Amino acid sequence: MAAGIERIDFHGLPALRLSTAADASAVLSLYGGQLLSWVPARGRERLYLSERARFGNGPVRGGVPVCFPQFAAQGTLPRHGFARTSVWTVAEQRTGDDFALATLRLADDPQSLALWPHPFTLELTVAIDGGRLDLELEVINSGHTPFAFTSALHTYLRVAELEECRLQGLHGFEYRDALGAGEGLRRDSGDVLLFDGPIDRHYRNVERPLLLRDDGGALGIDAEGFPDVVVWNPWEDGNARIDDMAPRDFRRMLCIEAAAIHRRIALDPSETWHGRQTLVCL
Ligand code: TA6
Repeated sequence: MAAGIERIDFHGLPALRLSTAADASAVLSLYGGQLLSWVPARGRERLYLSERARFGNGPVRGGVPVCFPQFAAQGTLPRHGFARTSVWTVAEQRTGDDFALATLRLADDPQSLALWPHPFTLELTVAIDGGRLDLELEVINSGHTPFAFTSALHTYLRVAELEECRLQGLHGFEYRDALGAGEGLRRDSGDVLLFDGPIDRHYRNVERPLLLRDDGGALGIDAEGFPDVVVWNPWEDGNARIDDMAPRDFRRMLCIEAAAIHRRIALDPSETWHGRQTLVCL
């Protein structure tokens, strides 16, 4: 089978379906510029997408939402910014013998300018080959004054059973516990991170790749440009408060997010920033 990219309708949303000759595939929605599915060659679905997700009516629960220009409630904009609920356009699509790649673009418009008064261009490039996924986010300041932003690729990984998961690589890094009352920083002291309760940690300056071991195999998680890593799972009580997630779905998902949040990224006019997250099946 040859690699290809086709336009599809995904639950009513315009999307691209990328596939490679080795039969890896991905679905990238123009709504939100959001990756909604990634199946590596000879593998299973690696992204969690809620069966109760709402499509095109607010944020879509699952996949890889793009948080921009604000992470979570760290400002006055809608939670996680407006990029995840904006309609992006296709800027480029390309296939080769063993890969498929698409770039989506979002630029300021009257609605974004009313919320955030800065001309900008965002480009999200998604590339898949047999067992690897690359997501690169580029931010361009296309205006005449500086701006600053926070951002994340809010990756929802699908896991077979959360309590069997082991996350390696965060040992020794500082984090802010977003569930904790104080603003103080803590330092990760365990060899591996286990999941037996709610977690919402913002790790800072993580300089090495992570390894997620799950029942179904291991996933390497790397980032460039994004200094921070957010690890989030709502657990049972948090899940019950999220109406677009089925009860107990918290056992099937784990967010490991490439983020730039502990310090805002500042861009002068015409300056560009980019960050990348890479997932590799091992
Ligand atoms: O990235 C973690 C987080 O900020 C959590 O605090 C949690 O609320 C999650 O994102 C989901 O946010 P959302 O607005 O999509 O419900």
